[in-house]
Formats: sequence, structure tokens, C-alpha cells
Amino acid sequence: MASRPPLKMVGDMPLIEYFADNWEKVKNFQAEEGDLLIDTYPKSGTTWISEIVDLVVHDGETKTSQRGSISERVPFLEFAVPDVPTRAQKRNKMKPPRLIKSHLPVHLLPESFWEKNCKIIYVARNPKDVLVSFYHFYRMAVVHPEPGTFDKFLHQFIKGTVSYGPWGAHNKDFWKIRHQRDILYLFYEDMLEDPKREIRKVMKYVGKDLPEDVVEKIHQCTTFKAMKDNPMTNYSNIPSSVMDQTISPFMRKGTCGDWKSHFTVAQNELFDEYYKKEMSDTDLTFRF
Ligand code: PPS
Repeated sequence: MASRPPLKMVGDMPLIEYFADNWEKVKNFQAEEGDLLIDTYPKSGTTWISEIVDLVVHDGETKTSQRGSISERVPFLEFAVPDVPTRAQKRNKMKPPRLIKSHLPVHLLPESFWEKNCKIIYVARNPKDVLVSFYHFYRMAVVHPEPGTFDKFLHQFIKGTVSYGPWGAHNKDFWKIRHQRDILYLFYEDMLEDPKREIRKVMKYVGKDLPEDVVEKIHQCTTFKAMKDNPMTNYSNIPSSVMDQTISPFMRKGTCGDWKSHFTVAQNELFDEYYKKEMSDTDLTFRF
């Protein structure tokens, strides 16, 4: 496959070129009543929450969660890459509740999600760890442009010229409408702090009352180690010509605070300035 094409604009958002070329289909996607959308800014815990939600809606049944890779069970709405199945056909045949993954911001989501009042689970993560995770993802996934140095990527992230655009607006826009649209807004750092508490929030949101041993089982199946070792969740099914996990594994660190081993003092000061400005018009806060 042709690698590292430049990002292409979709409206005001820079996007992976292959995804942008598939835009008409994405825009016209017909969500159905009962569909549940998992939305995040990239690298915020999408795969983790997807596995949790799939297990919760299937009552913690691990046989069911082993029925296919995470991209088959929770198809990625805007995904389109040569040589990798899009799962769109499979998605269209899925029985409700269909679980769908997307990284699209509020203003670019297909209208049908709002028209059909679909449930939405959003996961947010502190932007320093998002940036680090995204940088390593750019390095290993050739659908992105070359990231260059960490410093160059940090400046692009601050400018909002990375794939899916600015981190701040993405997180703030879902935060703003979370009550009005009944969105379950979760934080990666909370999931690390008390995974079972967050699993119970998902259960409540999707109307499941599962016994304690099942909650424990879901927790055990969705630890970083379990998901890193599980071929259904670690993306080992994606050809190495697309995602080279020898450069950086998809399941990389799974922690809070890895940014401290990447940022220089000057980069941290610059980023803090950006963060302060970005968050001056919201009550949304993050833990680092
Ligand atoms: S993507 O490509 O945008 O869909 O990536 P996404 O899944 O949102 O984010 C990947 C980061 O999430 C970490 N991860 C986890 N952390 C803790 N526990 C579990 N179970 C887990 N599963 C995935 C993954 O390691 C990436 O973060 P980094 O910081 O790079 O390790």
C-alpha cells in the first residue's frame, strides 16, 4: 500500500487521507435506533472501553468476546485502508445493539446518530498522555504522515493539525452536550483508578445489572495485560505493512503520566500554556 500520505481536510478537520476519501459513505451512514456509539479523540482509551462495553452488553460472556477481533465486534465508522477489511458489511448485518467506534468530533458525526437518539459513550484522556500515545501511533501506523521529531509533533498537536484536528474542541464539545444528549462521559484516568467503578457506570448506562462475579470477570478480561496478550484486542490481526508493532506496540504502556518521560521542561511549559488557554472557557478538567 502507498504509505504516509499527507492528511486531507474534511470540512475543517485534517484526516487520514484514506478515511477522507471514504467521507461520502461516512457522512451518509444510517445509524439505527439502539446503536451505541463509542466516540473518543484518538488514543484516549477507545479499544479499552470498546472491550468493556462489548463484554457488558453480552453479560460478561467471554466466548462471545472471543468471537472476533475488536474491529469486527465494534466496527470503526470512518475506517478505510487498502488491504484491511472495513467491516462495513459485517456492521450492516450486526444485530442490535450494534456497537460502533468513531473518533469524529460532534460537528462531523453523521446526522443519523442524533436523529435516532443513539446512546454515546465518550472517553477523555489527559492531553499530555494522548499526545505521547499519538506520537508513537504515528510512528508505527503508516496511514499517518511521518511524525518527525517528538518536538515537531508536539507543535502540530498544539496547532491542531494532527489527524482529527484539535484535541481541546473535541473533548469540550462532547462535554458541553453531555446532559442534553444523555452521553456517558468517562475519563481514562478514572478507569485506571477504579476500573470496576467505571464498568458499573457502563452497566447502568446500558441498563445491565450484572452480579459482582461478572463485574470482576469483566475487569480481569480488560486489564492492560489481558488485552495486550489477547489477539482479539491487541490488533495483531492488522498487517505489519499497515501497523508495525515492532516500532511501537499498539498496547504500549497503558498508564497515566508516561508524558513525564517524554516532555522536556521547556515543552512542558509550552504545553501548560496551551492547556491553560484551551481550558479557560470550560469546567472540564483533567488529571495528569
Ligand atoms: S485508537 O488507535 O485511537 O483507537 O487508540 P485507543 O484505543 O483510543 O488508545 C490506545 C491507548 O490506550 C491504551 N490501552 C489501555 N490502557 C489501560 N488499560 C487497557 N486495558 C488498555 N487498552 C488500551 C493503549 O496502551 C494506548 O495508550 P498508550 O499510552 O500508548 O499505552
